Amino acid sequence: MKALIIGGAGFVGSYLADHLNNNLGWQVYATKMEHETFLTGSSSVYDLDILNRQEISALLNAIRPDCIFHLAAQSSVALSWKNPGLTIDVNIKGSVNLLDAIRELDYSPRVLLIGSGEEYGHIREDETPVGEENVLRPGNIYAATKACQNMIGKIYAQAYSMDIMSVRAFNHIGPNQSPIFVVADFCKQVAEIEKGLREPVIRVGNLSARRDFTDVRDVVRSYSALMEHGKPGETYNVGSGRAVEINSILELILSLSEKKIRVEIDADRLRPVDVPVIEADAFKLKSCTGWKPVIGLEQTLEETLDYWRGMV
Ligand code: A2R
Repeated sequence: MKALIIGGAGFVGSYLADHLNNNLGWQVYATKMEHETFLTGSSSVYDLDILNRQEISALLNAIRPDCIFHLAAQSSVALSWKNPGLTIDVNIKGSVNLLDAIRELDYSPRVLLIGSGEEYGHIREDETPVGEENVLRPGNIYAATKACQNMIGKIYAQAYSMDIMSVRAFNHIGPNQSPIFVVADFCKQVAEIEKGLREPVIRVGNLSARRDFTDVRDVVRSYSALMEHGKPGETYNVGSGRAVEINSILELILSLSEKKIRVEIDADRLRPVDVPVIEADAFKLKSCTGWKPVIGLEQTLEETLDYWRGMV
């Protein structure tokens, strides 16, 4: 199987490339932005900006992949508030550029569009855990763009008989994630405190939000499983099915450190609008592929903290 990962130099991309190549023996091609470096040796790497429609066509024609994982995105909720225009350009216009370029090929590769559990937005208590058919009420700009990508993917699949599937991935975590995301942020701060690089105070945002966290290595296994067994036009939730309060995550991370650390609320880390509970119903994914997560939360937090201990 010849796989192309668009947006391969991000957090998920290198895990996906390694999994496809090392565990499944697939031939892997990946794209990155010109300014990025791609750390893993498991794939052939090309520069690509998905806002450049011509570049996409040239690359697809050169590689002719059997399947395409579309990971490229402006993926930060916080940044989407600060720069909605860029988020809309990359996540909607960029995805349409890619789908148009695929549509013009003389064959039909399988496509997996990566969306987000954030698309559901303000989930009511009686809607938890949330299934794929739930009403979407995006609560931030990032979520709105991913909901839009999903809808456009479905329209292209139907209108042009393209082999397009989508996932709504809930929070994924692990070593090497950017510290703009909560778990990496907490672990980095603790590692810095342990090294004496900052005072023993961890600065946090909204601790009462509950999120569904899955190890990134489990997440990428679900993506390849869907590439093998998913149905065109369908959307699949990817999540553990268990929401955990951010406060519990914080306590678990703090319990992994010998240092006595004080917790302080930082106004900069509070978001303008927050969604209280996001928890996945992953029944559809599980019944279609047999996938289930195998890496526990404690293990992921330990490994992420160890990663940051080695980085700071
Ligand atoms: O923003 P950068 O410079 O770190 O690059 C990101 C890249 N990217 C683009 N690639 C091609 N053309 C663009 N115009 C463009 N803008 C951004 O997509 C980054 O290397 C990659 C996305 O990786 P992350 O932000 O690390 O996301 P992650 O955690 O790997 O998630 C993968 C997918 C995303 O669609 C998320 O929204 C979703 O899973 O949850």
